[in-house]
Amino acid sequence: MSKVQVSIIMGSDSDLPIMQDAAAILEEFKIGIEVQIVSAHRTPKKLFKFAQQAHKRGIKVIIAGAGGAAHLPGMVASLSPLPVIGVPIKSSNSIDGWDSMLSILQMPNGVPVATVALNAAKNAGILAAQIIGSQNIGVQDRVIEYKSNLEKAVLTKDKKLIKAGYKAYKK
Ligand code: RP5
Repeated sequence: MSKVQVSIIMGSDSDLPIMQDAAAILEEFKIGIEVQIVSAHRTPKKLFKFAQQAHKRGIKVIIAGAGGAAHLPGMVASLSPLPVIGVPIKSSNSIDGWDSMLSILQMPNGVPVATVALNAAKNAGILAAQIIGSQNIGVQDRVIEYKSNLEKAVLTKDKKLIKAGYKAYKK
């Protein structure tokens, strides 16, 4: 088992169907993770303890997902020296997702949260891997391979589209 380097936290277990994408891609990159529920509103004492201690436990990056009045990523960023990646989630108490998005995105100067697109937990995982990879050549090699596979997949589709023509093309 590799040591835990990325902590994936979310405001509620209802966020897990989205946040599990971050866990899956980080496991693919062979990066040690932990997954927890930390709620800014329902477990504020846990939030403080978690955010003040994560770097002392060897965590390098925190991915925090929340929806609606999504205060979790920003509050964790206010208390932790670690990079925090925020995942806005369109959740049961979201109006349309913009509420989650803007709650996480519009941080004041001095307290950044790297915000990914709505529900884009997979991208949060990839960004965390890129941060870890800047100090770990094995992880960086896996990120390079991942990107090269993305390129190959698109070029294969392009060939198929050019050959079939846009009317006959089937995904
Ligand atoms: C937020 O409220 C959570 O991050 C979740 O997205 C949303 C709804 O939570 P539940 O009522 O489903 O537990 O704090």
